[in-house]
Amino acid sequence: MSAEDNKDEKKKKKVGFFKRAFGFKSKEEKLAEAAALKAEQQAEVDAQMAERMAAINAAALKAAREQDEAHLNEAEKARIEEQERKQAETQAKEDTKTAKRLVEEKREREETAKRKAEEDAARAKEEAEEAKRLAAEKRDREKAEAEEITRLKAAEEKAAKEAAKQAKQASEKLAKLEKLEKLEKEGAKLAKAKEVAKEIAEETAKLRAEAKAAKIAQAEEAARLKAEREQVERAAAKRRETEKLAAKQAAAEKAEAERLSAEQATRDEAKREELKAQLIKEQAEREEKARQERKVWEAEQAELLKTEREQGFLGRISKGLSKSTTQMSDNISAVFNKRKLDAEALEDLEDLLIAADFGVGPATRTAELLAKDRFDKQVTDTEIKIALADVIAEVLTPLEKPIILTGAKPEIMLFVGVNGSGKTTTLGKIAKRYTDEGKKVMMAAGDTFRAAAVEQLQIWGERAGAPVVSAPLGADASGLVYDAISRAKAEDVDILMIDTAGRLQNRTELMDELAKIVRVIKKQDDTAPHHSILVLDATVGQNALLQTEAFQKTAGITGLIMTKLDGTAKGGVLVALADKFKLPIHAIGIGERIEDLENFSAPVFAAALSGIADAVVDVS
Ligand SMILES: Nc1nc2c(ncn2[C@@H]2O[C@H](COP(=O)(O)OP(=O)(O)OP(=O)(O)O)[C@@H](O)[C@H]2O)c(=O)[nH]1
Ligand SMILES: [Mg+2]
Repeated sequence: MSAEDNKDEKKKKKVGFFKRAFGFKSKEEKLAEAAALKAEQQAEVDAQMAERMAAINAAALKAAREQDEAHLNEAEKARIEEQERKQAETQAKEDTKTAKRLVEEKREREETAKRKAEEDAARAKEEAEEAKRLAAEKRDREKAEAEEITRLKAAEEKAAKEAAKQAKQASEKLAKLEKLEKLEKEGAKLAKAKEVAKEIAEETAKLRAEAKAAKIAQAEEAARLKAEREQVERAAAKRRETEKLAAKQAAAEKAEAERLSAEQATRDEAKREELKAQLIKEQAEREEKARQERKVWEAEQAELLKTEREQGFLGRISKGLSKSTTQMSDNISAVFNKRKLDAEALEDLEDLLIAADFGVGPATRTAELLAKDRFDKQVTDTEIKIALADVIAEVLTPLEKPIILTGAKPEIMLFVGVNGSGKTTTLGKIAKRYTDEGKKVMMAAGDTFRAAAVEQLQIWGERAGAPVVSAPLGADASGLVYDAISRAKAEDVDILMIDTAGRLQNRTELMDELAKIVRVIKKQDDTAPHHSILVLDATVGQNALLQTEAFQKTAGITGLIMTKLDGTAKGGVLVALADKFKLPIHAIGIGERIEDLENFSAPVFAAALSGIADAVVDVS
């Protein structure tokens, strides 16, 4: 007997027991027992639900763990590398600044030293010239003084000679006179002789007087000359003394200046050393600060990683899908809490699911699935949600396909969709993943239509580290695409991602332009585009079905990416889309950040969208 049969048998036994018991009990007791029976039945239903939840849980967790590990590791690694790169950049900038400052300071010091040396040399030259000039002056002065002294000496000598000559003349005259006097004394007889003698006497007296006067004058002149010479000699001696003193003073001043300059140099050197020490200290402090900041950042990152791990992939998707989930969950809870699943209730459920954009097929299938086991029985909202998750997973699982590279070179990916659906953002997010894997990616700004579209793509190009090929605003988009493919081929690019302008599916001329782009791509490589990805905005709800139909016709869509699932209550439309077009679903966008793109996982999406993710997480 199987376990299921066993349960049924037990149930029958219990029911039999309760039926027998009812005949002997009071009304209250019977009601109490009926309630106990119901509770027991409910417990069994809950046990069955738990089993199914566990199955979903297993699938969800497997996918979650695989994606979580890969994605978080990659994202984390990229984040850490980015942070390290930024820190290294900042450090390098700091180092360059410091090195520049040190070089600048060294240059300033050298310039100051050079200037000082030049000034010293100029001063030394000036001093040497001044000394030469003074020496020449001194020489001239001394020569003039010597000449003056010589001249004065010569004058003295001449005066002495003159005096001697005159004295001699006077003494000769005196001798002559004495001879004449003697002649007179000896009795010269002639009066004439007397007269002559008288004349001679007068002459002699005159001569004597003259001689005396001359002698006096000569003595005076000699004395004057001597005094003058002595004065000149004294002045010279005094000047020599003054010069000696001045030289002494200058030497002392020079020594003092040298001492001061040496002191200043010592002080400057000390200041330089102090500055150097200060710079080294500041550098060490900066490094320490950066180390501390990095430690804090690492701790934060570890914490973040831990939280993200704990929260898990399923948690993140649930958070992203919370609007869709909450609304639908609330509706189901409001309508179905412990309600009997009759035809009317099933109709209500179908209406509710159709209103939540799930599409008629999936809505009907969910109702059928529930009716199969639970028709005319009471159902809880959790049972409904689990049945819904089953149907969602059933529809979506075959379409859960990440982008698989074909190996073409370049692999050409075309991103199409209506205005603002998230083409550029999604292209950027995917490009970053590929460049992180080491692939050579190039972007083509095929949106030549909207102002600032090129700049927007360029920002993503910078983030992803991929070059962007662009053309001026208004240029022919297919021409740009043609050039981009040629360039990608020439530069050995692995993946060329082509962004296109947003276009509403009912604008024929714009859809024709897209068809032309596809034709031009095929001219360069008839197997391309290898991926023609339709980016759909989940917030448009049912309109996504019309968009998919139109773009599939024009651009041969190979896969879907649905964005903005984080901002809408219309996530159910993905189920309707999948049910109708059966196109591969590559990824879903659940936010604007680079990491807010997740590979699509049907069980995870089913659990998150149907609102049983919390239960699944709890079970784990
Ligand atoms: N919340 C949320 N916002 C998104 C998501 N994907 C894209 N966006 C935002 O949607 C807006 C439009 O995105 P784009 O990437 O410029 O869309 P587009 O399709 O390139 O737009 P056009 O080139 O004008 O046709 C931007 O503000 C994006 O940040 C997503 O998954 N979630
Ligand atoms: Mg765009």
